[in-house]
Amino acid sequence: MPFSAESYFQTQTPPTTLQHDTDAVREFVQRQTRDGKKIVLVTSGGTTVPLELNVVRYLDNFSAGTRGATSAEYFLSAGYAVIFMHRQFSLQPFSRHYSHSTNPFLDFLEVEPPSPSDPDAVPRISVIKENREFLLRVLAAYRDAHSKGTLLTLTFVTINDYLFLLRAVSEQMASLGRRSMYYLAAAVSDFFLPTQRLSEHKIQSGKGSLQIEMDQVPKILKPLVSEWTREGFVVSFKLETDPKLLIPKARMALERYGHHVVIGNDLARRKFEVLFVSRVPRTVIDAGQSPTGPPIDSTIIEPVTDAPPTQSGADYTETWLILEEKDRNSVEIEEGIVDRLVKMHDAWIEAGPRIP
Ligand code: PAZ
Repeated sequence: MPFSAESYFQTQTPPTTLQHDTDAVREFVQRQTRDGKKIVLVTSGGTTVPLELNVVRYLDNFSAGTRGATSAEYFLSAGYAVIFMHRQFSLQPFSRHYSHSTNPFLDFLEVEPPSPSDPDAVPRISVIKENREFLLRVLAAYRDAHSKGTLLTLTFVTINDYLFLLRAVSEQMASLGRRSMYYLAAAVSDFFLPTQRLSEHKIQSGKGSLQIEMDQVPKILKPLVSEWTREGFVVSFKLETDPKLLIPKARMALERYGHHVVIGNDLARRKFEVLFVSRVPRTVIDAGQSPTGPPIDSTIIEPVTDAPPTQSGADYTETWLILEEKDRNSVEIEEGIVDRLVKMHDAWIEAGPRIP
C-alpha cells in the first residue's frame, strides 16, 4: 500500500527541530499579521533521501536553490514577509550574489596600501569600484529585510524534514487565509525509504550489487490545499526534461490538487523560459496578464498556441513567460514570475471573502 499523507505522518519520525521551528513561525505570522503583511512561503533547494539511519549515503538532486533564493528577494521588495524554507547550505536571498562558487566574495574586494606618510596606518579593504553600486543595492535590501524582520529562514535536509516542516508551517499560516501564498519551488524527491526499512549502519559492499526498493512519497499538495490551508494562494512548480510533458503534467497537477497555478519549467531552459498554467477565475488571470503589457520590459508573455485539447474540458490558461535573448545575462526571470504572481494574488484576495 502506498503511503497516504496521514499514514506517513503517523509512522515516520518528526525532526528534532520541528517544535522550535513551529514556534518561530507562529511568532513570525502573528507579528506580520499585526503589521498587515501578506506572507509567502518559499520552498527552495533539493531534499535528500537517506539510505541508512546512521547516514553515510543518500540520494540527492541537482537543485541549487537559485529559483527560491532569487524569488524570495523579489517578494520582499514587493512588500511581502517571506518564510524561506530551504535546503541547508543551498543558496539564500542576498548572500546568493556572492556564493563560494559563482562570484566568490573575495573577488569583490581590493586592498588599498597604507599611506607612506602615516607610519601607523594599516592597509584598508574596500569594494572594487565597479561592484559598489550593485553591492550597495543588495546591502540596502538585506538591511531593510533585517531591520523590519520580514524574512524568516528555516532549513531542511531530508525529504522527511521537508514534509513535517511544510505541514507545520502551512498550519501556522492558515490563519492568514487569502493573504498567504505558497511558492513551492523546492525540488522534492518522489521516492523515499521509510525509517522502518532503513539499514541502521552503513550498507556494506560485500554482498555485491545493491538493490533498493523505494516507496512513493505521498502527494503532499493534496492535504496542503484541502486541509492545511484552505484559502491560501498555492503555486507549485513542475520540472521536466521532456518539454512535451510540461503542459499535460501541469494540467494534471491542477486537476488533481485543485490549487491555483503550476509553473512548468524545462531543466535546460528554466533560467529564461517558464510556463504558467492556471485555473483560477478569469478576473484573477487577467490581473496576472496585465492589459497594460508585460510585467517588466525584458519579458514576453506569449499565449500557448500548440496545447492539446483538455481531456476534462476544463478551462486552463496557459502562457509562456520568456526572457528576451538580449537580456538573458542581465535580467532574472524570477522578477517577472513574482511580479505576475503578486498581481494574481492581489486579485485573488480582492475576489474572496475578507479575513476577520
Ligand atoms: O534550484 P534551481 O534554481 O536550480 O532550480 C529550480 C527548480 C527547477 C528546482 C524549480 O523551478 C522547480 O521546478 N521545482 C519543482 C521541481 C519538481 O518538479 O519537483
